[in-house]
Amino acid sequence: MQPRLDPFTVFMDLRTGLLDPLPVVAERRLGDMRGLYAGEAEPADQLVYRVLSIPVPELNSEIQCSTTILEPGLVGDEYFMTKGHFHAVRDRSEIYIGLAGEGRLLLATEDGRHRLEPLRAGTVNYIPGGWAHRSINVGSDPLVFFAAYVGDAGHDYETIEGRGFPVRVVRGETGPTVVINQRYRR
Ligand code: M6P
Ligand code: ZN
Repeated sequence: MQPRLDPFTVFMDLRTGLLDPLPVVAERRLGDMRGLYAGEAEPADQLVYRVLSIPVPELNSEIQCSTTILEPGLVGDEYFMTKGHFHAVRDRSEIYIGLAGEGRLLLATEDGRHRLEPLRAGTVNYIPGGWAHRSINVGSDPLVFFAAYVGDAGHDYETIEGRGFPVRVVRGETGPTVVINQRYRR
């Protein structure tokens, strides 16, 4: 076969997740996340996270890679988190490698099962196909992780925007606490 791409190397700062050369950066602010938190997601311009993606074609022959830098913070008592998504091609899998900070990886199936996994420096999370995934910063420093996933997976945000995750992670008296999401619809 004729190779589609030439090899390349990107340098990553393993503590901050920053990539050099700096690839495509997507920013998510509270205003982009209306309806996902139980409380009012304000101020709208508050930065919640950045995703630094290494651009490769969205084909199942490729591997998409990105770092996510998720700021610490709260909306009411709910920790800052990513939007969360199923893969548009449902059976596509993904791995996360934790680099810094203290987080949780919340996963859910379409039939309403959920799991909460640790996400911190040194964790390698395997996200099988069919599990929606959202990362949550429960610490006081940025949560940084590297993600790699099948190139044609795509992001289905609508399903999570419509039904939510079965649980939320909130700041309780003794630390991060899992509570039922009252707005969850299966
Ligand atoms: C990880 C990967 C990306 C994802 C990002 C932010 O880097 O899973 O595919 O875009 O986290 O999560 P979300 O897309 O749910 O906002
Ligand atoms: Zn994903």
